[in-house]
Amino acid sequence: MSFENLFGYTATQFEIVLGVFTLTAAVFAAVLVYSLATAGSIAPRYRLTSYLTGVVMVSAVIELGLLALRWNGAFAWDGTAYTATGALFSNGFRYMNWSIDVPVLLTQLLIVAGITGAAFRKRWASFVIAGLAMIWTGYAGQFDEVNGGAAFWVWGAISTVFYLWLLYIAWQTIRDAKAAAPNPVIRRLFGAVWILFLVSWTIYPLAYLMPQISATVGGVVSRNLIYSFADIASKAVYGILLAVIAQKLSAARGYQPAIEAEEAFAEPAR
Ligand code: RET
Repeated sequence: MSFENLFGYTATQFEIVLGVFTLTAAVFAAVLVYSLATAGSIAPRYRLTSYLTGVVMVSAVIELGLLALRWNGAFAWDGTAYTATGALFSNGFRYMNWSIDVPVLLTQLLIVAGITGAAFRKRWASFVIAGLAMIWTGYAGQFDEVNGGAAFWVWGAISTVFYLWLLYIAWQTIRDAKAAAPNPVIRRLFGAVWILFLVSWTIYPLAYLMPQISATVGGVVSRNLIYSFADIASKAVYGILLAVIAQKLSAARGYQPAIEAEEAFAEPAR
């Protein structure tokens, strides 16, 4: 059971959580439109990243929308506070969403990094195995988050091993992408991808630990704000950043629609 169900909430606390879920879903819907609308200015070789952002956004809009409904159904206003209705709220749904989004986000990285052929297949397989093993072992552990017993810690530790493996492959991939970058701007942008990746992904294990750090109403509200922050950073901002890099790589390779799209931001010719 998720520790959200242990508490009652003031109107403010309840609304902040519901509001952040709604905002997050709305951000994903907006980025869905952005990524489909800008796909045409990216060379075919990199364009799949835009459509994959679309896949991530659709799955995340559905997940956040359903989470908002679950939150709304799990607590009801009794005249003084929002108290449990008996219908349980569950963060387990997040793990199901990650099962789609994590492999897709990692595939996008390989595409924009320009990894091809046998190297692509090898890294893709490692990414998918490490990612799914990380999520599903963490899923097993989160059932024990209220007790914080052995299952919580052991599954969490196993999950962390897979996470470190995944991080290592991501680091290798970004290092290769930087080495192959056609100009310093693109090299710097890949550096930004690494920071964004490391920070936003590492927030998830912290959210996993939250019931042990602070088993309070404040802990619940902050965990859900933290999750949404991480979701927006690791899916939406990341998707946009990869699209920007893909467009710059396309322009550097002489792809005309990318060059024309870049002109909109160029200094006017004198
Ligand atoms: C778990 C369990 C505890 C240990 C670790 C975890 C890592 C989770 C991560 C999730 C990333 C999710 C993303 C979703 C985007 O859609 C499973 C919480 C290390 C890194 C990026």
